[in-house]
Amino acid sequence: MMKSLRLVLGDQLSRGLSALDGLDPAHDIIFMAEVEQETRYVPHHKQKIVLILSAMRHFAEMLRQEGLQVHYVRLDDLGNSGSFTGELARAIALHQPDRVIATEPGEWRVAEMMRQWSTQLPVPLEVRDDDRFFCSRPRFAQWAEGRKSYRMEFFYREMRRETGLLMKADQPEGGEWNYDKENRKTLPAQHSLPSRLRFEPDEITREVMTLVQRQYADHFGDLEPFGWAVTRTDALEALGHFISVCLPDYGDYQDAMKTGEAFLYHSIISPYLNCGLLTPHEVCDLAERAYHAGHAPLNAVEGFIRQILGWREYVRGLYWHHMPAYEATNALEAHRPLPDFFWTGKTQMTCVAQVISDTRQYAYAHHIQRLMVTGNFALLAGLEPRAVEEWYLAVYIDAFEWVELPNTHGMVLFADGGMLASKPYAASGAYINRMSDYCSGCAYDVKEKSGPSACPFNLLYWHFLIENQQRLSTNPRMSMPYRTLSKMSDERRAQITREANAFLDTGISVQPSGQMALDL
Ligand code: DLZ
Ligand code: SF4
Repeated sequence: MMKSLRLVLGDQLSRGLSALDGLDPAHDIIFMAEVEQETRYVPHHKQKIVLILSAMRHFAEMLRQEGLQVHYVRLDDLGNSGSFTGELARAIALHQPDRVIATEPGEWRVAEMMRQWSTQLPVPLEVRDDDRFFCSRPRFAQWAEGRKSYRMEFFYREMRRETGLLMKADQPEGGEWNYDKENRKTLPAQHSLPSRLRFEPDEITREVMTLVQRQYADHFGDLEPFGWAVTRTDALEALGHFISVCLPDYGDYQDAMKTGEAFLYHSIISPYLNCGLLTPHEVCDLAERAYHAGHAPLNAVEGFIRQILGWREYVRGLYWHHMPAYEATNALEAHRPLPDFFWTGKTQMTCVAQVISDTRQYAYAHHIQRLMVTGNFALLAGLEPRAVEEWYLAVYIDAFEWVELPNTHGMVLFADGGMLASKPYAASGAYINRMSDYCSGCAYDVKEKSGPSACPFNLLYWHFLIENQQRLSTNPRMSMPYRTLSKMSDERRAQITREANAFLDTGISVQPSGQMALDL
């Protein structure tokens, strides 16, 4: 009888994982390890470490209850070597399996490590496809082959056709593929938002929290209150709550931002999808059912399904299709170090301070906060892509490199030169003012375009266009702003350049702690 060691990584917490297929309960052993290599490769937010380690411990417990054998290495176990390679070698020495079975990992870094195992390990390694996505890697490659730029919209339509989600025969439900135009309402001032499900930490989670408090006190973010689900049962409850309470309004207010409200009508299920507690298939099926039952309108359900069936699958496809070259580009030649306020939140720009405060409190901020506030600032200020990417990977609870890198490198920073986005998501303060209530409490004036009280987003927006004129002015989607710029007098341009540079040189500071974070 063959004896297999079955590897389950911290973002593979799915009972249906391919590495567990055909498992023989009598002989096979499931291997899971908490290792410093993973907890420290970027300075993860404390809640992110708690979520992963607690969800891993709960998953192992569930497998044991099923009568399966689990070899589980805890972070503080005596002799923990701190790496997957080291712990796997120890487990092989102990259990003497005939082979190791794994599912391909989500990140290039770990895939490289696994490639080495084929020669390093004393037993054969079988790496299986990760089939927890709608679109396999070969299927994406087939779509991408021969294209110079990749537009999500076309990929998404193929996925809709292939899955039949929101389709009526071969036509999209409602006659349109995409209802994004209907998803940009601002939140009325007196609008009351639903309260969200939070989960009280149980004994296992509290034990992990104590460990994180002790060993990761220097990492970014508040440890408490911790309200995330760490089991599939609770993640399903969170999903059900979103579908019944929030989905109907999700479409309308998808792009809105409000002081002190990180969640609004967002699903906040990305951490569960990305570590494996929920599958994208069940999530999309439930949303589609809510539409057919008349519970949620089409602009909400289509908008939500597009994020999961379209965007999420598309960025994963691009990541694997283009790594490792993808992360090496810096199309806008951005080299400014990450300002210290990304970690401290200490800035007079209220919008940025608010988003960083939400991020510190919940390890979460929603898409528009990440893209149009911190991301927009990073783009306009010409911050170094590597440093910005490391920040996003560290501070967000749902961030794994396959999803974080294309979003940051391509969508936020345009560092891939337009492979993913057709134009940079650059915006002045007017956009933030329209979509949020941040500006009314800000030291800067969103209406001022220059001078000491001018909103830095206004100054930096025009400065960005001036700096990148050679690279961007031929982009047809940038013709409007460049036409406006061409009408600007030389003196006005010189004034903007002078004031923007003064702000970048003195208005944002890089303190030693920020520098340390960069050097990690
Ligand atoms: C993110 C993370 C953390 C913080 N810790 C662990 C861990 O101790 N053990 C583990 O198996 N996985 C962890 N993870 C998730 C991994 O980083 C993730 O599985 C890989 O990046 C996938 O390539
Ligand atoms: Fe942000 Fe400018 Fe508005 Fe202040 S005025 S909150 S810096 S957009």
